Amino acid sequence: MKIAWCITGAGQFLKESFEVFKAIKTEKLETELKVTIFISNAGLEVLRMYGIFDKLNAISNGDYMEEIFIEKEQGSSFPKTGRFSLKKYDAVVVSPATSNTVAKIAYGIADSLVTNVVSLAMKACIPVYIVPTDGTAGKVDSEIPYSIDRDKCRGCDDCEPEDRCEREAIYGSPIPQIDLLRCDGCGLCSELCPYDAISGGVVEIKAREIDIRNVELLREMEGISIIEHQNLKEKILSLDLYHNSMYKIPETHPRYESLMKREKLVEGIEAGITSKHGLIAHGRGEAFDYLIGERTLDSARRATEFAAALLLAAKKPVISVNGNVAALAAKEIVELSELINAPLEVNIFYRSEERVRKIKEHLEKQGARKVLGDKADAKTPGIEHARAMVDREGIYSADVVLAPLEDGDRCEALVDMGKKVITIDLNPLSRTSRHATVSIVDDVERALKNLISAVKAKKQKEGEGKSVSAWEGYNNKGNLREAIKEIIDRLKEKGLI
Ligand code: PTJ
Repeated sequence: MKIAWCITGAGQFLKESFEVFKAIKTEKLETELKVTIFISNAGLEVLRMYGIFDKLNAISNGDYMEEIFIEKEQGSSFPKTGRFSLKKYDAVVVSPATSNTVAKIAYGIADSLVTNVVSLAMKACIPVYIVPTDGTAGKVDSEIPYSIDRDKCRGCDDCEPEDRCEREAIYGSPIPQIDLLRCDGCGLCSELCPYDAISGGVVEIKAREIDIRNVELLREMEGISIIEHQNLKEKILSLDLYHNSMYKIPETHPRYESLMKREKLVEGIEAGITSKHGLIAHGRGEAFDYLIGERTLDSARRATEFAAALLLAAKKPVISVNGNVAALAAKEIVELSELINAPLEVNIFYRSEERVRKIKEHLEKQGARKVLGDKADAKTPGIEHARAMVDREGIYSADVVLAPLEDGDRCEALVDMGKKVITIDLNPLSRTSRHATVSIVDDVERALKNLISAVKAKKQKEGEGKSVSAWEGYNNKGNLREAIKEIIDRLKEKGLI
């Protein structure tokens, strides 16, 4: 679960909000909790006064989606709030929300970091929870930062609190004052003053009518909920339960494996690895997997044997990786590349240099040692779109290319270049399947696992001096017919046709 916590410039409920987030971070939740903190200009000053700013990294450690964003470092267009349009967060919590922030949100103003976060979150239908400081009528206690009680202060010539304040926040004579913009709320001065003249304290305040009216306006806004500060923790925990029940797929679910693949693709999109179009392509594949019975056909096993032999016989094999393969089977594709000593090459249809880089990094994190694709210094003849761009030392000069989840025209173009192409495609009717040298009609993850086993078995046989089956003589079109026949036979067996 990913939460954006916005902090505005109020002392009231600040410590409480911090304690809630800190406690929740250490509690075992159903889902992993990531908190990004967004701090307004006034929020930053108040956090420092209360000595909380330096403790925030206990909640947000600086990793991706766990950063601390400070308003004055965010320019005027607040680029990081673009994450809300991309729906990267499950919820926004503004706690504490000053009456100023509440008023702006109530009237649709979005000219500060926090009000901009709220505006974009609402537009993206991300729920917003607001803990207002001035939401209830009557008097409330509010905590204020350190101050000097002029009745108790003796105006000592040697004022130890002043001398020892590392931030030089105490100044003036004979009765000194505290510069709250410098004070970090460490409390040392309070301990040092022998006359007990320095303290942070509780004062009684009363909300203005206008502030209460604005909070009421927020209550009526779609997508915003007003939370009492004492209910904040409970609210966040209930969000976790809700999030968990929404997204956690029970292993007993009859379509568990298939649903988990969808999760992997959604994660791939969120990480900038997979293109959104990849979901549509996967849907097409799923439909065929449904007909196949979500298992490996005999024809696919046969094709896998030949593919393994072809890869082992290749002089210069290369494995092409796109955004779907990287999300669904990075571990397997890296293992295979090690086994057959073939580089991986990122080659994507919806090409952007950023996505190429992210896929490359993703594969390297899984242990890949050689990932090509970022040079793109050669062109596959006969293709007009970006997928034509290949590396000269990679796909361009390869003799055998393994290209899972391929689009039809590139497969054809690679074959026209004289290469042997192995594809993995759930659709036995696709142009890719029909044009490839060897087509494995199976799900990419299942197929790669089988291919790894087949390569290992052949290598072991070779090691024992036994001959491994050759790939020549393989009839791809005939094997595809077998795949279609297997699908029809299954449907007949089930009495569906
Ligand atoms: O990452 P990019 O930019 O390279 O984009 C990748 C996609 C897959 C979106 C792009 O290559 C594309 O649009 O492909 P196509 O033309 O939709 O073809 C994808 C083929 O893969 C279809 O024939 C699907 O049946 C098949 N397919 C989809 N999911 C799987 C699959 N085959 C095996 N395993 C799958 N999980």
